Amino acid sequence: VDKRKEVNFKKELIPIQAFEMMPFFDRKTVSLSKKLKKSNTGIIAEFKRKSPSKSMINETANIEDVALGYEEAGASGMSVLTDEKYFGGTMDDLLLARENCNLPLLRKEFIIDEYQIIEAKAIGADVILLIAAILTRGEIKQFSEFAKSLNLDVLLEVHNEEELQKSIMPSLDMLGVNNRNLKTFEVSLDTSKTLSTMIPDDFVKVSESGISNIEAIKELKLYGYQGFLIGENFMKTDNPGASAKDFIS
Ligand code: IGP
Repeated sequence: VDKRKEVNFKKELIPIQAFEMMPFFDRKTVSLSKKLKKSNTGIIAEFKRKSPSKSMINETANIEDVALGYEEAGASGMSVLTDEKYFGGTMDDLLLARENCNLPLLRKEFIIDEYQIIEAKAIGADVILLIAAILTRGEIKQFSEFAKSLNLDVLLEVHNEEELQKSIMPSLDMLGVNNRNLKTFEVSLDTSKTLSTMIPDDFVKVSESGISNIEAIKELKLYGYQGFLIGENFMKTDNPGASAKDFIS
């Protein structure tokens, strides 16, 4: 960071100092990938108000209560959508989650610019998501190396073998297989099972989407998965924190 005085965003140069004044820029991050390697629940519980596949999931849940609830439930990490258009999330949601729990936080966002990575750090995230389907190999390299320079963990998301092959590089910490087909919204855990053998052992494997019972997790563990990203199954209830607790215990 010291070497970069400015970040290019929409052709404007924004001084790094502007971000350093944001509340959590200097916070020491917690590594989710390291946590997942040690024995724990592996559950990354997500805060998601709505989605393109289900429209409204939960209109009333309060992020502060949910963050506390997920932590109490024994989740290994929390994922917070900050995309407003499709998922009804905001950056304030992530800030509030940071203020209310100590879990490693994943900023769930469509990252297409370094600016969003600095922003993630400044609002208290520990992990960023990079989506192979919308990035070139060059961008994945640039963004993941930049995130590492800020001590953020990187979760790279893939849907198929082609995306996986184009993305593998040492600056990634976790490889996430999304079980939801983005075109049809269909969910199948077979996607995780099939791709598992192609993921080198040096990456923590995360299975994402459509996980709704503990049997699925037991099965995915046999395929080497150590992280399980779960949103809807918790968020569709009145008390997502309590649902996570029931699920985990
Ligand atoms: C959670 P589910 O089916 O448990 O609600 O899925 C998470 O995997 C999903 O929200 C997700 C996502 C994404 C959202 C996975 N990758 C990329 C937005 C962008």
